[in-house]
Amino acid sequence: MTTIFDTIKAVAFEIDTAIKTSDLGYSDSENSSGEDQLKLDVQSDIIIEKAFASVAVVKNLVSEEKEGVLELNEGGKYTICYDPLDGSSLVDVNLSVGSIFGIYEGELKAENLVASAYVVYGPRIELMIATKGEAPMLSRIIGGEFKEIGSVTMGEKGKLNAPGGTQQNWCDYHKTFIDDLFAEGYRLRYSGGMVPDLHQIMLKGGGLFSYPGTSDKPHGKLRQLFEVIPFAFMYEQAGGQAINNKGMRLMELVPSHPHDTSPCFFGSNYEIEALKKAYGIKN
Ligand code: P6P
Repeated sequence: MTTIFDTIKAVAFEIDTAIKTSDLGYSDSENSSGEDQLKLDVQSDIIIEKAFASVAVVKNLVSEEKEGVLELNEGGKYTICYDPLDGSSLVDVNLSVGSIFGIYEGELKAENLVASAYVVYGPRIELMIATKGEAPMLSRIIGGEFKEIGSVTMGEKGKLNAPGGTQQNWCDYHKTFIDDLFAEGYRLRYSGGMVPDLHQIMLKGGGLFSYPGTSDKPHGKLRQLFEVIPFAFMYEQAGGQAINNKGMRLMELVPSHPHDTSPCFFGSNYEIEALKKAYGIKN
């Protein structure tokens, strides 16, 4: 696993350089979710694919930017599902973006996730790594290389509310629930970048990030294998919860297709329990 984390650290530097120097225009292609691809999306994907090609323990890759499973090393042990540059459309307005990695052993389903990692490209490059049974570990670049800062745990109740999705397409009880949190004094913290938005809640003691099913996207927007499950793992390991609209742990998801999405709620215990009540979910 160490070689995988070292490879993620190496690609973090390369992608950060690409963000700062590359053309921000659109390529002439779409990804598997039908989203227009920025040249930076394609470039970041190539950086990651090339880097893992020489890591023997990596058997396969699944990328947000490509259809299907890419076989790398027949004798490998792990499949890495990744979003090479999540929120890339925010780069041209100089907001933070990130790369997300889910490391699976065996069938691609949540219970087979053995570790997850994400990189935040912001005023600083930051890396978060979570392995089974360990609280997520935050690392920052000090003296030109990643140094561990400390493990991250969330409080029982936070102050931040990150409500995703098009509000006019929310169901009534979701809108009431979100409004009630604001009425309790929660502060709106939503940039449209999943990585910095979830990173902020983890580092600032907790709160709620929600991307519900909506009338235009009943199965949500965020992809299970390389967005939802890696962060669900992080949040549970940090002492929080991560569930779908039926109250099922996101760590029980079994995608039927590599690009399946899921409604998703990540947060501290207080906010998730309040959501379950608002959604009529019995524990
Ligand atoms: P919306 C970025 O495109 C992304 O995939 C996530 O990073 C982010 O949380 C979400 O979409 C934002 O979606 O519909 O709120 O703009």
